[in-house]
Amino acid sequence: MAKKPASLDKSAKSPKAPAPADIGGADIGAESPQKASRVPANAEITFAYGEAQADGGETHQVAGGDVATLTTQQGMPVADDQNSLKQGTRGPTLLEDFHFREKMFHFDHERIPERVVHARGYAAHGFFELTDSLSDVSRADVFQRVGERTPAFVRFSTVAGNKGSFDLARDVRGFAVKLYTQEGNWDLVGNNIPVFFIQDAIKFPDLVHSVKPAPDREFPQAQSAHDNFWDFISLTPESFHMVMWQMSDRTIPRSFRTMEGFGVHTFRLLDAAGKSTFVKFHWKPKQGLQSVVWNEAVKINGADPDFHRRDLWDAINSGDFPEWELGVQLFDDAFADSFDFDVLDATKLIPEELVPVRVVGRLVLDRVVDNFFAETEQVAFCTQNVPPGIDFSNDPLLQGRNFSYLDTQIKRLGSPNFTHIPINAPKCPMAHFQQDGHMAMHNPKGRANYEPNSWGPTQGGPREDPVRGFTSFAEVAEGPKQRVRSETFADHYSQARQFFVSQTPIEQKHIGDALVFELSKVERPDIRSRVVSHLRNVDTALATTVADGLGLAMPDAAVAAREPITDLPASDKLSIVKNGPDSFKGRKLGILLSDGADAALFKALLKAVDGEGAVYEVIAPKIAGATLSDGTTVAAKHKIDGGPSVLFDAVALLVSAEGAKLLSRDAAAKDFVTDAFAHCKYIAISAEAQAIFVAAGIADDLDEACLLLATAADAPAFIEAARALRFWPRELAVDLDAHPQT
Ligand code: HDE
Repeated sequence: MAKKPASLDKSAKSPKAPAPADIGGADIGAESPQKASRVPANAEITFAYGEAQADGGETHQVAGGDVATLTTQQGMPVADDQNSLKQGTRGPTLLEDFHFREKMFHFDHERIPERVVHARGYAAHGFFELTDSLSDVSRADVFQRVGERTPAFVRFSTVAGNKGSFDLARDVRGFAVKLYTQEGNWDLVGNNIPVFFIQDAIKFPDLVHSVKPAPDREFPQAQSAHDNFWDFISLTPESFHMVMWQMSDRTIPRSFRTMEGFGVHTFRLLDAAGKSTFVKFHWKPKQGLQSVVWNEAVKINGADPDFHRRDLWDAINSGDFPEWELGVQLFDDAFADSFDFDVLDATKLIPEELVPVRVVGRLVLDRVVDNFFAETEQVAFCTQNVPPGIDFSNDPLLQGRNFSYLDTQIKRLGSPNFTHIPINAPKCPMAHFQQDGHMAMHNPKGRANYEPNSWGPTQGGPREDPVRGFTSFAEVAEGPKQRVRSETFADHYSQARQFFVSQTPIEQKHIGDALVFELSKVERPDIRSRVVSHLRNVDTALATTVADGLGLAMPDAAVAAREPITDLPASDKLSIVKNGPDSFKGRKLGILLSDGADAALFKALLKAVDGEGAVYEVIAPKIAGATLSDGTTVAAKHKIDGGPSVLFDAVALLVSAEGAKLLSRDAAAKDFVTDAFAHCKYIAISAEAQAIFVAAGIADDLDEACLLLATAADAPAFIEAARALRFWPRELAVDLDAHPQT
């Protein structure tokens, strides 16, 4: 083969490894990559099996301190991680390059199957603290001693979207809690809505198939506004109560921190004598309920698809730990028998007016994960994980889930030993004779791997404990084997109506808007019409709004399996607006600054924000920040077009006359104010900033929630006003779709 001219032989000139700048090698220090380890100086690498590796591993010095030596998985120190092993400088890569092979092999296997539902999630650690003993009704250890803390891990999720989808999809949110109790893990795998779409688990694959992307085209992603979903819903009347919740702002929460959580099903609590009390579990956020509006959600998805996960990460890392109360609704057979609906039917809730919620504990999230994959992705929740003292009811949805979750974990995590992964391992002693299998990490010692055995107390291994051990409620069940739906499950509309009439006018409007939006994306008119025919059984005014919004002739009402009850009283607890916060704490103010902005105003605003326990971010024409009237420069978090007002709970515009002139010509600045206005936010406006509202064409519409910041003394009043979070009368006044009677 002809030899290449030296001038073309790049390898003759190129160094063995790229210069640090080419590989983003700030952590490499002054040394060349051939000599230095590539482990960043600040990385704390801990492998589940190898803390000794990080602690006891070889280290050497580079600029910036001691770092661990890079090794293969086998622990062999690596000399060069930049170049594969070649024959000659430009020759083929050699099969012998076991380091390359191992690195690539591992990379090729990095992904595990995402969850079939709830794929996109975010989690944090914390604790559950008992504040009121439940020892009167349950023998569960976790409910005995007031003040005792139990470690917790909580994963929030959307349902329909894939792992890489955006956070603000209109979707139900998962609220899955793992409590590492002294009697094993208790997984309360709930949602942010207290009811479900279907009554029997056998319908779950159909429901999920219908909402997920269609099999031929693989879209739409992470949304329910399409034919397949509404086709299924329109043929499944039992879903209509949940549909009301889904079309409400519950499915576009402001934050994981501002959502309720619900166990949904009726469970049982059992005392030491085996006596059963029915229970429904509630998580109530101390932060108050809060949602965004749909137009805002759509824009947040573009501006920050990670809006919810970033919010949780930031809140916890800044020490603002989110907290929920654990509430229980306790009831007995007599109540269950007298209730209008079947307590085993997961499409029904029990209004708090009928069975009050007793608060028995608090859940605090105070630590983010060290590693997303190891913890958030690998955590395996299973509804069947309950400690002695908690038991299941015969809810057919719950019964089906108890089968499904174990199955799905094997598929996802690939081994029956998924409980050996630290995030899934109980934090109480474990002893059993289950053994071997892929990736077995906790292996029994000694001879006995069966029982009964006669190897004595020291060698024979663990034994059952009929007293401490889990005992099922001794329920008597009989009847013919059959596929039926109980007659007591036949009411489909009464509670849908009750939910609707429990909402404030603005919430009712949003439900109507959401139905019109979703159905306007449905292409088949007969499906739209079929949905409206069900809505007629829920609320006539709502059905009319939706039919009008779609330009649809009003269809006949769907035939109801059971005549709906139309006088169930409104329940205030079902409204978001009636259960909002009473402060701006934990909320975020966006402050748009320009050069020359009044420094005294800015400082007064920060003081008010701080005093409230809220946070702020600065938006400016340049990311380097703005130089205020007193000459101080404030760094910006966002450049104006990267920090739209949808990212904030309220906004303030503090600009100089010159800044206002500049921003009045800028489309992003005009969007900033028109969006804040359209989303009913509280807006603080410095005198000079008014010009931007003139340019945006909304100066004449400004209302009492648009507060002029004339002097520094006005700042506290603005933050106080912003405690209301949104000024809903604005939407009812100006929105074309505003309900006439509101
Ligand atoms: Fe789930 N559900 N589900 N689900 N679910 C899963 O388990 C299932 C239902 C819920 O953050 C899967 O690990 C069936 C109701 C949450 O890891 C799977 C039925 C409620 C999460 C599964 C339901 C939920 C899941 C998929 C009908 C609220 C995420 C991945 C009977 C009370 C947990 C996985 C996490 C996840 C099955 C209905 C909540 C396939 C068969 C009702 C929060 O096992």
